[in-house]
Amino acid sequence: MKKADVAKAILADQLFSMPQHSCAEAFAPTNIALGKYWGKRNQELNLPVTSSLSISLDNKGATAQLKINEKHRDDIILNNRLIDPTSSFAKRLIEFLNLFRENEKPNFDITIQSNIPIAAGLASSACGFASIIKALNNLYGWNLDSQELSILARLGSGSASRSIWSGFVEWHAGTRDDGMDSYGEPISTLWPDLIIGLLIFSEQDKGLSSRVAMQRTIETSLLYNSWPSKVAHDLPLLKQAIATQDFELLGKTAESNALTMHATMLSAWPPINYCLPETLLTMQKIWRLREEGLPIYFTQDAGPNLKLLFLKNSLADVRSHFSLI
Ligand code: 2P0
Repeated sequence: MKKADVAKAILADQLFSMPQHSCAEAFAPTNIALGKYWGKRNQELNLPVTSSLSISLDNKGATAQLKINEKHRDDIILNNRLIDPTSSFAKRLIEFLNLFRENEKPNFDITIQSNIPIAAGLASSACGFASIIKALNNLYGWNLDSQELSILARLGSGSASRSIWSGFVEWHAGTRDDGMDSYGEPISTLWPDLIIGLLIFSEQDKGLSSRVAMQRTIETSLLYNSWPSKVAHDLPLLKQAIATQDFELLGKTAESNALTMHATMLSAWPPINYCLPETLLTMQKIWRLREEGLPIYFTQDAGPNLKLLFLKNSLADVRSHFSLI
């Protein structure tokens, strides 16, 4: 099963139809996983080994604009900079667009404006591919539902399947080979007092993509064998914490899940360590503050930056200790 077969299965007669507009745009939020996606059961379709659960940052994400051009090439402008068409980012994006157009036509001017650091472990590919598939849906007038958009976004990047919605989202791993049961599902509970604070230590490219890192972990880390049971333990706790607004349960489950994911990476070969010295120092500071009574937890993705989890009534205290984005 190839990506193109999934596009055909979802779009049927609409695949390769004429665009309904000459220009369309869409926004998608970035998402932070509280229970992580780490490891694929199918690399072609980005099908995960386990389910995962995230929260979207409603005001942080990417806006994609697609405009049909007559230049016989695609131009990609990311945050006001023209992207080298031979870069891995451009190739991945164009390969994704080619799933939905015949003989690589029409060509597009693609503008992606993101208000989060790209490639700094803030799930920028997630909101990037989610905003592109939403913009394509608008441009072609496909009228796909969110579940179908989630499946198509996943073909670009696994975590993009969760960036279709705001709020809490569970991405079901699914069991089918074609991945038709592997999509995001929003959890309707709102938690307005829950805050995610971003601590940026580096906006540099992280060097090793999460795609490569997760594959190396699966292939070489003995500890990876315990990852599926860790997720099976954590996801029900996260859902229970959300349903009952139990912040301590949410925080400790998310933090432990992230640290376990990084432990599987440390035990890969060659070892993978995304932490900078500031990352470790800040973890120790968080643990100290928590011992002193400040209810604050963190999560970390495939980069050095940390995301703080706390409640609105701790905001002033947290701000006095950290400079948040
Ligand atoms: C997550 N990450 O759940 C995990 C935690 C990074 C660490 O999803 O290969 O860019 O495109 O499917 O989606 C980042 O992985 O990987 C990611 P691909 P993706 O947020």
